[in-house]
Amino acid sequence: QFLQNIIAHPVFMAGEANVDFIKDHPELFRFKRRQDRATRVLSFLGDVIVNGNPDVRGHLDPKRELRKPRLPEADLAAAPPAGTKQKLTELGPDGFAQWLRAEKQVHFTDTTLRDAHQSLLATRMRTFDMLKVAERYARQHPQTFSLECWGGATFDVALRFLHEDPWERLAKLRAAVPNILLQMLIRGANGVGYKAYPDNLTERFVQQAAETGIDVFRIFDSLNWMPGMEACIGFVRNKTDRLAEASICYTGDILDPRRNQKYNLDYYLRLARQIEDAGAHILCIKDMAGLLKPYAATELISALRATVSLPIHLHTHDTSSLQPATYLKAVEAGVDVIDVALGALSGLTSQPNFNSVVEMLRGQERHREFDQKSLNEFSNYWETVREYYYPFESGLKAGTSEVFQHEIPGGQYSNLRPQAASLGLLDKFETVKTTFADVNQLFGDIVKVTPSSKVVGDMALFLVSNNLTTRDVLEKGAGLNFPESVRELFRGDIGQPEGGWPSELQKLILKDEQPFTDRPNEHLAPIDFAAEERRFEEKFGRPGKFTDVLSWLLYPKVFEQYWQFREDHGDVAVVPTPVFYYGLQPGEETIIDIARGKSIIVGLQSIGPVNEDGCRTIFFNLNGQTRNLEIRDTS
Ligand code: 3PY
Ligand code: ZN
Repeated sequence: QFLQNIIAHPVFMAGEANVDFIKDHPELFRFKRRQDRATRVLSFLGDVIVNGNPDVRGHLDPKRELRKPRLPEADLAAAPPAGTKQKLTELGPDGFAQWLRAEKQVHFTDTTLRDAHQSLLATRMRTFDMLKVAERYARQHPQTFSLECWGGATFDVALRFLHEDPWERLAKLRAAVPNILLQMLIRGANGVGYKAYPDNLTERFVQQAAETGIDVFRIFDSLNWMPGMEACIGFVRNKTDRLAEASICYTGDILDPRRNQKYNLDYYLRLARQIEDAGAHILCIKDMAGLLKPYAATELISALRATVSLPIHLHTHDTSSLQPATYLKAVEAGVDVIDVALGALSGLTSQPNFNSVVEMLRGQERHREFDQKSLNEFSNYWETVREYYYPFESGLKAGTSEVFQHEIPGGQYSNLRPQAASLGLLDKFETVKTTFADVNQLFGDIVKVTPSSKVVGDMALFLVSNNLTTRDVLEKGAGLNFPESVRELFRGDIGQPEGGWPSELQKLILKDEQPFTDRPNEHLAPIDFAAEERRFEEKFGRPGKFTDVLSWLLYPKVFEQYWQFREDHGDVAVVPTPVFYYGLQPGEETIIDIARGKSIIVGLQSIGPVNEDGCRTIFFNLNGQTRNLEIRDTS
């Protein structure tokens, strides 16, 4: 095969191969895989056993005991009872929104499969662990409003670190949960990425997401800039029969005169009217940092209910540990849906505790009944499974009211610590947090949520690592080399903030470059999908599924690596999580369902010494037969 690769290589064919030809062309070593699924999965396992999974390398605790989780009880022979999904089909999106708004009992969105693990475990939850309980959940808790299970950072992380196809995750969850609405988070003009995409790409993405299984599109703009959301609301409303839920990102404190100059009740009511006018079916208050305090919730939710006729969905993070009280007040004020996470994946930077919030409302006229014993069984399942992801825990131990000063979003807060640590700034983490707040003021007090929050974080880390303060920026700005993301923000790449950018700072950052004030997407040429599909085939050697083409257009580099990994190792989403991250010990075995109805039993017998080629022989036992694999030791 190596010789065939050489002979077929364009450089060789052109007669231009010199002495460095082989050294300069690593693709010559890329051999077409004709291996069966089992061998490809074994090659992945062998690599993890010899070299470790690079995603957890350096974070291992060999003493950690990982248990087998107990699955929650459910009668899998019975069909899942009808739920909100059937209601949406029956009423259509407008009728559904009216029905929701008129419901007396409060509804619950379970964020366990998206925001909870994004905020606590660096988004690493694998499809494998979700699918173990999804069918059971559909039968035990069909009164759940929706399962947030897609979008946000999950798309990127699935491809980049889990080597999984996010579309396959969605399709499998849809099949397992046919009765409850599936919900995703979409960053408006920025889709599931961090920059503006051509409108027709977002449009096709939305259509495909609906086709694959999404029912509720929670749309937001990281600066609360309406033009950043309007197009996306239109795509959901006009191109799908699903629900467009548009968000107001909550910042500051409407009851605190020191923080409500810009972001006050009038500001939020104005946005709510604009969202209703733009055609959204549901209004979301997206409190990404957990800043909405209980009495502010009373004011805000009552005023919103009086101002718009949309149902209101409240999202928060429990970073301060106050947020169950906010839910109590919001429920009293008429909120229609609240976001919670199953016990073991709730609290701190995640959502409030589903199991406990249900009990908090017992005795309240809007209480909704859930089978508490079963909710706890699901929580216990996640408690055991959470241990598998221990290298991704952020180390946060308790709620903190400091969040009201720094306003760092939940998903970012748990990330900022490891980010600061990787820059050698862990000892200055307190300064990073206060600098984050200072940068917000320097930037003119903006809404901070992905991607705008990331830019504030980048700037804070830049200042702290260079021993600078925000005052230095104004004094020495002309000579500073600002992070690229800061330049892009001030150029208008992700939209416009309320009140515009501070113009003096904008000039310092952009120097001679002209900012734009219209939608950044309008500067991007539309995608020619037919041409891109051809380009895909040329690049990868065969046509891709349309979902592959979309993933590639959204994340080209990440997708290319994902594709190569899949060529080499097949679909590793089927590997149990402890084996995926930690491999096998000699004498240990695991069962892997490599295809529908086809399982293999893999045992590790022994690991040979490194030979002169730098490889080790791994002796596996595959379905009772010895199978050796040569694995390069790069550890
Ligand atoms: C995301 O954009 O991923 C978020 O969770 C924002 O809160
Ligand atoms: Zn969130």
